[in-house]
Amino acid sequence: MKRMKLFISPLACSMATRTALEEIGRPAEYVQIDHDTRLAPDGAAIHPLGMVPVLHTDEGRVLTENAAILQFVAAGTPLVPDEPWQRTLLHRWLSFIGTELHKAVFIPLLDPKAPDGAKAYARGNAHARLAVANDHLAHREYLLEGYSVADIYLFTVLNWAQATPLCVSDYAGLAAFFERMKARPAVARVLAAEMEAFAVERGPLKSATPSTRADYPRPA
Ligand SMILES: N[C@@H](CCC(=O)N[C@@H](CS)C(=O)NCC(=O)O)C(=O)O
Repeated sequence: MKRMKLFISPLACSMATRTALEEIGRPAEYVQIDHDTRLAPDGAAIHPLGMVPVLHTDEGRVLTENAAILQFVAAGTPLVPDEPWQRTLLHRWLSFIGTELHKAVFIPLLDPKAPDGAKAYARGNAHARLAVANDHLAHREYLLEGYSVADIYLFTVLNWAQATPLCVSDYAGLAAFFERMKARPAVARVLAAEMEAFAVERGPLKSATPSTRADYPRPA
């Protein structure tokens, strides 16, 4: 049997699967792709769009898409609830985070290739979408009844805010959630490892400056 292999890039959305694996104590081999070529260290192309995450399962199957990978690796553990309504809510939050936050807000803000119009569009999208998650978390510890892979994905995405004009601290529910997540030993271990790998690959993470934040529409 082959060993599960996860292709990653430091601090990218692949960090969510790595964190889920760390939380459940499931071993995997982590392979960092080249940031510029988007190829594996042996030169192999691993994703048709050059993206991470990509999972090679123990049986040698290949799986892409963060939401699917998260549910696959943590299936049968409390991180992926079986109860039908909780499972439905898990899909709901994974879809919301993947489309409304990850792609509609953070990717255009973070991608140096995104034109100014795309960045402005993303800034315009941000507040209403962050407010949905913030309001939901105002009186809850986690997105579902218990801790799940959706929380891990949300944490991974919110961690990008420091490199954008967005301020998680503007949103009390999200800020408390973010601190709660960072206090989890598995989350802290993976975050520290990926911060270090990011710095080795691309230098220390550059935070947004107050002037880049000045034109960002803040919550009232
Ligand atoms: N739909 C994909 C999106 C994955 C994605 O956006 N990955 C980013 C990192 S967070 C990436 O690899 N981007 C590199 C690129 O677009 O060249 C998924 O959910 O897995």
